[in-house]
Amino acid sequence: MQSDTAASMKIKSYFSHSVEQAIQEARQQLGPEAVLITSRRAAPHDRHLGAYEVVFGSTAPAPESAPPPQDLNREVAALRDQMESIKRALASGVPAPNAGAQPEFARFHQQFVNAGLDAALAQQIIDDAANASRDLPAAQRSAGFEALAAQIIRKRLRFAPEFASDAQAVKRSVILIGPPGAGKTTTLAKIAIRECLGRRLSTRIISVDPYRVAAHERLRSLARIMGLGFTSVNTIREFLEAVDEFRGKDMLLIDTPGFGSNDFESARDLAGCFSEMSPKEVHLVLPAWMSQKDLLRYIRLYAEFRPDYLLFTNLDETESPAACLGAAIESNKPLSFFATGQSIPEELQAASAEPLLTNLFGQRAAAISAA
Ligand SMILES: Nc1nc2c(ncn2[C@@H]2O[C@H](COP(=O)(O)OP(=O)(O)O)[C@@H](O)[C@H]2O)c(=O)[nH]1
Ligand SMILES: [Mg+2]
Repeated sequence: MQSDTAASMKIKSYFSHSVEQAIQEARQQLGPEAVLITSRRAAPHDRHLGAYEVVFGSTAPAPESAPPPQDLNREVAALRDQMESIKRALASGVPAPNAGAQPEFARFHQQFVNAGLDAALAQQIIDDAANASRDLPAAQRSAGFEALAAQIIRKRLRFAPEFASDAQAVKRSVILIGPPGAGKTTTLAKIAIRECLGRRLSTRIISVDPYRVAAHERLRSLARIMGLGFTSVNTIREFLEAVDEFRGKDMLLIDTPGFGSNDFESARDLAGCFSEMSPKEVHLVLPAWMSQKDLLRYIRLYAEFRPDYLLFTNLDETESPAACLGAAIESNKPLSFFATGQSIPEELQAASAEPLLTNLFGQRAAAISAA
């Protein structure tokens, strides 16, 4: 038998002709609290001690020594519980609840994470709200926490100015980018009708797709129905010519092909070409059902296009849009529109905080008033 000591945990190796025999010996000496760390065939230079080695760790003293005071036992048990919770948290990628945070708010962490918010951001919001709630009388602290958390979230969200307000210089190019199937073409048609036709702005739709000539057809027919001018281009050069030709318009609405992570190389020329244009605004279109991780991955992927805004679609297809909330806060990008269905042009609205708070506080979300 060999032994050595590491920090406060005692590590011991036991050797025997079988693993079972070695475990039995260890248990007799260290007591039932000892933890089996590993078992293996003994190294050649230890074979004379036994064919197998089992390694045990023990925080409690061996049973033959005097029993520790009750308080110490409790402390060790509490420490062990804490270690277990940290171990579980590390394994699941979820940070352990902040020991400093008040336990009455711990349930919100799980609730936020279940709603789709990244665990670290959930903890940040809870810590901030818990700190703010200290100023409240004790009896109101729990009830006030939700309103404070909602208020903290609202403060961290940013929004685009009204799309075609009188105060804003209207004349510009509006470019929709994003992964395939995100809803770019559908949303562009909604914007054209709601924001451009509705406000009598002179508008031209330009559809750029260097790869698929047939890709323009859906938008071409939508433009015909809307009674809007439409140009399709298949090369960067044609695109620049079209922009030049229609630069007298109030609004150029530009639809692009979707680039996924595997074919993003081909997006570079287009990104470079857009960066030369001014005035313009670039909306990164993303479906709300994506996880916060995937949303942030696409935000990073599309950084080359320098998007000004995030535009979330498919809000009707998710019960918990908290991932959008997390992606907006983490990327610090303002939000422009929310698309909430396939119907053109009805299912589009200016982005706002309330729809993203759905489910974060369960059924009571609607009751939380903007403090
Ligand atoms: N449920 C739902 N479907 C949408 C929404 N926006 C777009 N779609 C649908 O998603 C599909 C892909 O949309 P499309 O505009 O062609 O995506 P694109 O590839 O990004 O241009 C179409 O069937 C649209 O009708 C939305 O907000 N909610
Ligand atoms: Mg499209």
